[in-house]
Amino acid sequence: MSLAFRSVARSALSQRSAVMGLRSYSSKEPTLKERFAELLPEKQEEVKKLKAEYGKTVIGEVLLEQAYGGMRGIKGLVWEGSVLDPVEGIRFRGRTIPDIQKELPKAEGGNEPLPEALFWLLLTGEVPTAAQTKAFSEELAARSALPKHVEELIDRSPATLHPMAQFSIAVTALESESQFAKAYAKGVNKKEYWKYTYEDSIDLLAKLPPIAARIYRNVFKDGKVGQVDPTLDYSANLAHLLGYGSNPEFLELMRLYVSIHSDHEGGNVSAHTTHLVGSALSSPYLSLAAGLNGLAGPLHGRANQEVLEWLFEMKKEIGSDISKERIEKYLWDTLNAGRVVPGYGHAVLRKTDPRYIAQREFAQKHMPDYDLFKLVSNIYEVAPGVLTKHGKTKNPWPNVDSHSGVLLQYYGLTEQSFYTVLFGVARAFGVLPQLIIDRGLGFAIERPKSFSTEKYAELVKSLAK
Ligand code: HAX
Repeated sequence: MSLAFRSVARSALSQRSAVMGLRSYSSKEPTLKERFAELLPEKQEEVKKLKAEYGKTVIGEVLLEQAYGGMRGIKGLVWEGSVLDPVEGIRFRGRTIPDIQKELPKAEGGNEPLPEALFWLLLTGEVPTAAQTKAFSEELAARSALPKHVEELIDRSPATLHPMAQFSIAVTALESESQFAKAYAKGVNKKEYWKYTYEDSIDLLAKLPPIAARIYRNVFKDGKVGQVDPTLDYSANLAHLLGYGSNPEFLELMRLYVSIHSDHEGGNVSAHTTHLVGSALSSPYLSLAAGLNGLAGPLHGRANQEVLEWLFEMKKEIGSDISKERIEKYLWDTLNAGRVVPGYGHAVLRKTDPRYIAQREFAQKHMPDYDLFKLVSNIYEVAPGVLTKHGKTKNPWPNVDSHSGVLLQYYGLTEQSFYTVLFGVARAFGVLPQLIIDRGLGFAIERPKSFSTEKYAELVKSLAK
């Protein structure tokens, strides 16, 4: 990294800071962009060598049932930030959720990790210092202003349009700001792609809280949104803009929520879609918007909304009798009606999701007597047994979405159709680092092979001979 580049980057930030009336934060340590630039050549070399030495090594086999079964378990994606173990759950650059809770910088007086620091970790593999994290928080705050047309698009959306659809529209409309698209149109050298992808990704990340809050305040409140406060961390700003900034416990919840919902390796629908669309060199705005559309599906991110709706239906039906017997009956009613139990099951996990456990521990600490938490706890004791007896799901344990809504309800954010938007803000912290890495490593456009059923039938019959 040349010193000249470093000082240009810094002076651009301090100019922005001056424009925004910010206290200029000067850390002597490298910025995130500088650090990534320093690490990239080594990674490029590592990948080049690996491909040269082992490029023809067989890494797995594909069964016909996998082609028809959502490609479950087929190895074919590269994802640097996190890996999911079926039993242990997620590791972010080798670190479990308790590890990141311990190791990542925190807000003053807080216990939960700052998602800004997690973004840094996911992109570089390194834990940033407190000073680097603070500088990054400030940079995000400085880049958070929304273009007028995006504000207008959100304001003109009818309240009946699902918040996730509004979110996707707003992120798509940010395309007007894409430095990558402009640089590409000018014919920039492909070695430089990652720098523009980086700039777009950080701008995009910065603008998500004001977008999410504008949707929330328009649809559910008075339409008034506050200003981003440059002295606050990302999650505190998110909470503040939504209108819940005065409760320090809620700020902690947002830090935990955004951190644990960020990355879940590369094959889940939102991550894979963002990566796939990015592989066509669509900008980070268009790529993330595509990922958000996938997150909006009820089997994926929208499960957090479905869980609440299902819990409310259950409460209506069972009243105050939250005994395990009554819950068991309700679970069977759900299954016998041909519905899924939302918040349970997982394509990869085969144990209770550690993201569920982290949220359960938060609830045990902050709301042990909350009736909805008690209901969720009782369901946790009964549902795995019922789902096992039912005999279909490969994983009878709860996932992340089973618990998140209850925490938000407790603090008064009761509008469950908004919950997937919060998940989307968090998911950006996982998928944008990989987009930057994709461009840094010059990954190819994705294009797996497909066949018709007729052709597969021919293929398996000839292979079976
Ligand atoms: N309730 C009832 N049936 C379930 C079930 C559940 N919670 N989970 C799985 N099954 C059923 C499946 O529908 C499938 O039935 P069919 O054979 O009739 O199609 C069968 O069990 C086998 O499915 P599986 O292999 O165990 O699960 P998949 O990998 O196909 O799907 C899902 C994983 C998460 C989509 C699934 O478990 C599900 O629908 N869960 C409920 C919805 C949910 O909570 N989604 C959020 C998941 C986490 C996430 O992505 N968050 O964003």
